[in-house]
Amino acid sequence: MNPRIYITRPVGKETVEMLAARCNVTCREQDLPLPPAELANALRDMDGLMLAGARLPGEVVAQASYLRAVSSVGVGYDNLDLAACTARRIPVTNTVGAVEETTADLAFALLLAVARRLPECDRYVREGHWRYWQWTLLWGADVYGKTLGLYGFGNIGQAVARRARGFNMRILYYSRRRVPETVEAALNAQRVDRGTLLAESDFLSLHMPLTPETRHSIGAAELARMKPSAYLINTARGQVVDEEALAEGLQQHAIAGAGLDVFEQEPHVHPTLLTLPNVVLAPHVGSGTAETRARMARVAAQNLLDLLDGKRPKTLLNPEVFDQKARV
Ligand code: 8YV
Repeated sequence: MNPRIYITRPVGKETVEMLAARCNVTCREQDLPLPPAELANALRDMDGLMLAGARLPGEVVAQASYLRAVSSVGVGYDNLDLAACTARRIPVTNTVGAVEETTADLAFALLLAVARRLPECDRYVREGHWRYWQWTLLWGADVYGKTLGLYGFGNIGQAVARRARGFNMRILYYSRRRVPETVEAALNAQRVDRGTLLAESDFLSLHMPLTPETRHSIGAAELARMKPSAYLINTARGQVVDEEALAEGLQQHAIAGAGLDVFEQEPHVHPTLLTLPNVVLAPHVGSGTAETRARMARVAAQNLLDLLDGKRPKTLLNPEVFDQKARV
């Protein structure tokens, strides 16, 4: 019998057909949040799961007795209980390599938008306020030649650094591990300690994964160490920033502005952030382009097929499941 698989979002005909050639596919038609109880119900007799835009809590894993492969669509995997999957020897993959450049594009778009006050400029024109040219109109901040601080320097952080080189920016990074010297040299990036990163960045862009250690990496104390002229960009995860402290800091002009694609309690946004003109907001669309979503779906589908065939995909998140010679 073909393996039975469940897809949590309408990821596109091409992907469904790719999987349907070898599996019995159930693809959820609604592009809406999936409550855990509904996911548990849907997974009752499923062998595989393609997890897009949904959470997979441990209790759902526990109830999915047949589940033997999880392919997560996206890079961050804080939405799933990896330990619960590993305990049941269920291999889990993500889509490393499929989203980085597009997410870096959005980080840079937010950086430019907040520096040059693009949403304000747009409103100004649309609302009919533009009557004549003015010397002092809507002044922003220069990006060219400024210092970019990258908090986290994995694939996305490095992709942002590549963009920043074209803007002749000085690139600093902070991460637990130093990247190879060849990478530093190619990007002209210098590893610094956290305090230096906070104090010297004109733009601080966050690219760390969300883990218990990175939660609230930016709070009141960190904002106080930043330049009052600095901007914070977050395309990582909302919880790496203390949103209350950020709202307060922006109100008190601790920093000059923020560009945010992610929030602590999505889709809820701190009400103060909604009122501040120096904040550019986006609804978690870092990987939201047609090409990238298609690539993510394709990579995730291939990962799922590989897992169901007992092959070891490159983007395995819990290799110990394979190392134990578990076969799916
Ligand atoms: C997805 C993301 O939108 O890759 C990530 O970590 O945040 C996004 O690309 C998200 O994973 C939903 O599946």
